[in-house]
Amino acid sequence: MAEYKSFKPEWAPNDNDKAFACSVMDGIDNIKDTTVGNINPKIIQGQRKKIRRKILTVDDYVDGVTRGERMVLSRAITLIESNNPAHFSKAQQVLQRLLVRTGKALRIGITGVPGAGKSTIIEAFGNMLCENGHKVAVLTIDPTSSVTKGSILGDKTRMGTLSRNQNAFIRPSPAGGTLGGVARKSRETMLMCEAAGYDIIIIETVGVGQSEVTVRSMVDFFMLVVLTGAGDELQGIKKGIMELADAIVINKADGDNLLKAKVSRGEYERMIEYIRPATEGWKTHAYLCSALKKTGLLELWQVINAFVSATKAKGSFQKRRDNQLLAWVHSMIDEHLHNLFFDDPVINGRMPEVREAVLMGKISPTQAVAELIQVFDIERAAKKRVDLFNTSQ
Ligand SMILES: Nc1nc2c(ncn2[C@@H]2O[C@H](COP(=O)(O)OP(=O)(O)OP(=O)(O)O)[C@@H](O)[C@H]2O)c(=O)[nH]1
Ligand SMILES: [Mg+2]
Repeated sequence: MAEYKSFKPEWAPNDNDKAFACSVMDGIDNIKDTTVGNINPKIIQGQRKKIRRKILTVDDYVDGVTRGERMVLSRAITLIESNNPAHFSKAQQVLQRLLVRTGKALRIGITGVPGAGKSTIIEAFGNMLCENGHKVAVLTIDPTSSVTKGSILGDKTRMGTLSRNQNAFIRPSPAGGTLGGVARKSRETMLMCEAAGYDIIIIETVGVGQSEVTVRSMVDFFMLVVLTGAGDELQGIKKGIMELADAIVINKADGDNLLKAKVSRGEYERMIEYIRPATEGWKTHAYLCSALKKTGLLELWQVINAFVSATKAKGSFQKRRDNQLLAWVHSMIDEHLHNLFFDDPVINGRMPEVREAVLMGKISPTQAVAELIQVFDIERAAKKRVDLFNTSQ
C-alpha cells in the first residue's frame, strides 16, 4: 500500500481556523499500487487507449453544419483555425460547399474601451434576440491573444446565460497569429455560423488597437460602446473609431450614472455633427442603455432594424458587402505577396546589404526597392512556401 502524507500548505492561516479545512495530499512517486484512489490501472501499465474522435469527412461536416449541429459546427471552426495544410484544404472544401447557405445573417460589430460593457451588452442583447426567435452567434476578435483556455472560460463565464442558451453559439477569437490570419479565420468562422442557421452574428473586438478596422470590414452595422464623461479625452477612443460607428451606445446609464449618461449623450451628439457618417444614407446617433438593467436594448434593436431598412433601400447595404468581399480578396493577395517576398531566402540574403546602402545614403529607397524586386523571382518563392494561407507565424 502506498503511503499518503497530508500536510498543511504554507499559505493556510496559522491559527486553526475551522472554516479553513484544507490540507494538501503529497504526491506519490512511481506509484504501482492501483488499488488506491481512482487511478486507472491501464494508465499505469501504459495500456490506456487514446480516445480518438471520429474523423469527419467533408460530407459529414457539410451535413452536420447544414443541420445546425453545434458539435459539428465547432469542429468545422476548429478545422478553419488549424494551421495544418491538410486541415486547411478540407476546411476550404467544406466552406465552398456551404457558401450558398451564407450571407443571409445580419452582421453586427461591437467595439469600445475595455470594461465598457461590451460582453454584458452582448449577453443581454443576445438573450433578448434568442427569446424573439433568433439564432445568435457571438465571435470575438483578438489578434493579441496567444492563450486559449483562459480567454474561452473568461468570455463564456462573462456571457454565462447566453452560452447556455440553445439558440446561441459563442466562439472566442482564434489564438495568436497575424491580424490578417486572425481576420481570415474569423471571416470564415462567421460564414460557417451563417451556414449553420445563425441569423445574427455579433463580433466583439477585444483590446483596443487595429482590430476595430478589421471588424468594421466584416460587419453591416458597427457600434461603439462608451461610458459617461465624453469630455475626458474621449476615454482614449480615437476620433477615427467614431467615424466607423453607425451607433454610439452609452452604456451603464443606470442608477447614479443616468444623469451623467444623458449629459454625455448630448456631448456625443454634438461631436458626431462634425464627423463624416460611417454609412451612406444613415445618420449616426448616440443612445443610452444599461446592459445590467436591460434598458435601451429593445430600442437599440429598433435602431439596427431601421438601419437595415434605410441602407437596403439606398443600396448601400449590398454595396458595402460587395466592397467588403473584394477588399478581403485584395488584402489576402497583399498579405500573400508580402509573405512570399519577405520569406524568400534570396531577398533575405540581399536585404542587409541593401538596407545598409540606404542608410549610408549610397542608394535611394526607390533604387533599393527596384533592385530587390529585380532579384525577386516569384515562381521560386512560391515553390518554397507550401502553405500560402498559413498566416500563423
Ligand atoms: N452599472 C453597470 N455596470 C455594467 C453595465 N454593463 C456592464 N457593467 C459592468 O462593467 C464591467 C465590465 O463589463 P464587460 O461586459 O466585461 O466589459 P467589456 O467591454 O466586455 O470588457 P472587455 O471584454 O474586458 O474589454 C462588469 O463588471 C459589468 O458587470 C451596466 O449597464 N451598468
Ligand atoms: Mg468583453
